Amino acid sequence: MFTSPYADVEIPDVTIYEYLFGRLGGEDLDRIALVDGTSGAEMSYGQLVGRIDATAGWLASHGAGRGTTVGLFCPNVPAFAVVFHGVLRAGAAVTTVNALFTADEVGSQLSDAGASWLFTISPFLERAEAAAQAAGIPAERLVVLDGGEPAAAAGHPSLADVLEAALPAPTLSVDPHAAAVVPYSSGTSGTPKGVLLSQYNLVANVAQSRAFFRVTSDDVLLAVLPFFHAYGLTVLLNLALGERARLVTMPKFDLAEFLRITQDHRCTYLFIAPPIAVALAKHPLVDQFDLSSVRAVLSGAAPLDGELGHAVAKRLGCTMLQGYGMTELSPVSHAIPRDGAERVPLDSVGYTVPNTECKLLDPATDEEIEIPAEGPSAPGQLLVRGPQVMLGYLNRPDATAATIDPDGFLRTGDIATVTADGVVTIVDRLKELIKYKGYQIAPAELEALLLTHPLIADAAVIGIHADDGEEVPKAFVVRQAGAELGDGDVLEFVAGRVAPFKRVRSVEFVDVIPKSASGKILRRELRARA
Ligand code: AYL
Repeated sequence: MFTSPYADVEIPDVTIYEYLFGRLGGEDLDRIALVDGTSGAEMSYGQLVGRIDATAGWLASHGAGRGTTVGLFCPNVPAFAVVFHGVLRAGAAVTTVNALFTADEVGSQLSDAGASWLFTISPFLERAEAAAQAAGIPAERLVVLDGGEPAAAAGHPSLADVLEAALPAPTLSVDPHAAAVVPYSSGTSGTPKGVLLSQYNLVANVAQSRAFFRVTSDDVLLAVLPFFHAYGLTVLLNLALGERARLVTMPKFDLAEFLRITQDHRCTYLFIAPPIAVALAKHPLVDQFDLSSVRAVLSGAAPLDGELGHAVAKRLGCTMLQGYGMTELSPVSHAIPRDGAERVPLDSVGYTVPNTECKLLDPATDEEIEIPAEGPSAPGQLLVRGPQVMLGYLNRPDATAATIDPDGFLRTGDIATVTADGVVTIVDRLKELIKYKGYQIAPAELEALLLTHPLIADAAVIGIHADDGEEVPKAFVVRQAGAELGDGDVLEFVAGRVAPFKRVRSVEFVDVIPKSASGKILRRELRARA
């Protein structure tokens, strides 16, 4: 077992609202919390909290509270923070939905999570309405944040309606240990599942990662990583709000716009995933902007190549950091600390965050691996225990039991090494998960979809590395006897039914999918073949 080399931090037993805004006052009320990077519209901390309270009051007056789950299907805009915290303040739970999802994918998540409300923006209305219908959510419970005439005519309230009602936040006691946020993740196997995070999990993870990332009230953060994902939610949104920093939101990534916003808003801290690091290191466009305000860049959600990280640091003249974790860990368990970053290799994920214990298990035997006095340990599956570990998966006791052991250690499905001074390096992935640009793709989800094709007898999906280094899904397909089915048919079939980032990129027809005696797909054999 190994622990964080850092002293434990205090984790107050309070709601995330109390933790982040309980002591807000004085000059901070007028400080800018959020800026819409597209329109330039600003929201102060005082306005943010006022709107959160009004949203909570409005929801409560409409019967939403403890036991209610609200879907939030929205890209990064300042109002995301209002709805997210408003829902939790009302004692309800929020399930955050990927903005790239198809209507069917949104509908499935809302149904699985038991959501009875949905908040969205008008450009997403068509998908949101179809999803709400599939999940049995009536028009008056589908709130369109920027709703105009057409939304109102269809019976949808808008955020303006909510705020104009100006109802006080309900006085109720919310249990910080109850499930409050339900993002979806496939974890170490199978299809996406609702990850039950408590408000305490969120408070803990902000408290644990503060000292590592050292965001201050002087920082201006570029918020392009999605708030609906645990990285954007905890490390970017909540951490920054707690420090009274300024967040400049971008609803979707576009390199030129990313660079323009960084320059025009004098952003000091960029939160990215590795594909953006590639652009920052190599793209000629970067030279056309003044990025001198940038002091630190944090990459996470997928492995960062050390040389690439150094190239970014050199080109921007800033400190480069890397974070590691999992949605199931709220999400941070490891990171390179901003103070002393240069002492830690950039292809490592740094140290274990405070209040956290880890162990490495031999992947073949599950025996605990010894840590040598010199050099890195043998590779083993990383297990993590701490206050950031999820409560479990929604309605999936089997998957919960397979993921969290009886001692409370969560199996990450990642293979790591550790040195005696506690530097952890992720060296491989044991689990099925495919990571494309930091987004999760669950092979089991694509396999289940392929099996619904009438001409497909069997199928398996694995991740392969594309020419640009990204991991992409490749499908092995067994045709039905005598069926005529080409690559293009398979690619098109999947593309028509999933979010663009989940698309299968290559197909190989085979006679049989290799399986174990118990029927498990032998992915290693397929990987060897690919
Ligand atoms: P999920 N290096 C290698 N693999 C990583 C890394 C990394 N730095 N970060 C995440 N992964 C992989 O739930 C790993 O396989 O959360 C892990 O199990 O979408 C899986 O992605 C989890 O994927 C931050 C920033 C934590 C981000 C995160 C993790 C959010 C990803 C701390 O500072």
